Amino acid sequence: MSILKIYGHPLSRTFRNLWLVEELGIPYENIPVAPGPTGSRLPEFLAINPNGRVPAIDDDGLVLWESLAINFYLAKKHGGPLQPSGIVGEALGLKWSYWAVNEVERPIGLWAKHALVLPEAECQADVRDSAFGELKAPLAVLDKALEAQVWLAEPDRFTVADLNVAAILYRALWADLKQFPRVDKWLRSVWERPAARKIRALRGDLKPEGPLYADSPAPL
Ligand SMILES: N[C@@H](CCC(=O)N[C@@H](CS)C(=O)NCC(=O)O)C(=O)O
Repeated sequence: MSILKIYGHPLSRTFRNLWLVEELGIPYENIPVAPGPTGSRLPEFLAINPNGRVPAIDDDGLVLWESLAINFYLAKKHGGPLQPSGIVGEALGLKWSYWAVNEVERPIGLWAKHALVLPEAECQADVRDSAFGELKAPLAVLDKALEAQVWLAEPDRFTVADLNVAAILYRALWADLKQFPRVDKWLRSVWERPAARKIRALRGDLKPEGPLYADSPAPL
């Protein structure tokens, strides 16, 4: 049995998986492959993920890519409190994870690029504001859901569903979420978990002032 290998630099989406394994407390090795031509597009990495993207894992010979699928697999494999219970909990976890990819991931990435990542002279306020405008409808949906429930897939506990959605919303920690007070509270509390703080520290993000990713090989 070989140790779980997680390929991808922590400044890429790979942090989603690093957070999960820190929550699980399982042994792993992170191979910090850079996204793009100097890493994930090289032939040796294309042999692991033919899409040329990170993250990917090798779990004792099982090679998987797609960050959220990896999280569902590892949560289920290792059991414990991160795994939603039963078919309903799993369905809710999938629902919220697909929702985050479809409704949130693109506009939050664009907002972050023009609000946090690019040098100030290259930031376009109109792109930033229209991306935030696009986020308002999904954030309102999440805010409404959090009126009735504390967590996304289980009534009484944090699961992989919360982790996946909070990971996609990570950059919103630097946004003004006053209009979405429940999202604001939930997101901040989730990112204060010890495993999450460890990942923020690893990324060098435990300082709330930008620009955050001047040296980053890839913004999210
Ligand atoms: N849907 C994929 C997206 C992976 C992805 O786009 N990764 C970026 C880094 S965050 C990447 O590897 N980009 C490099 C490239 O496309 O060349 C996932 O969630 O794992």
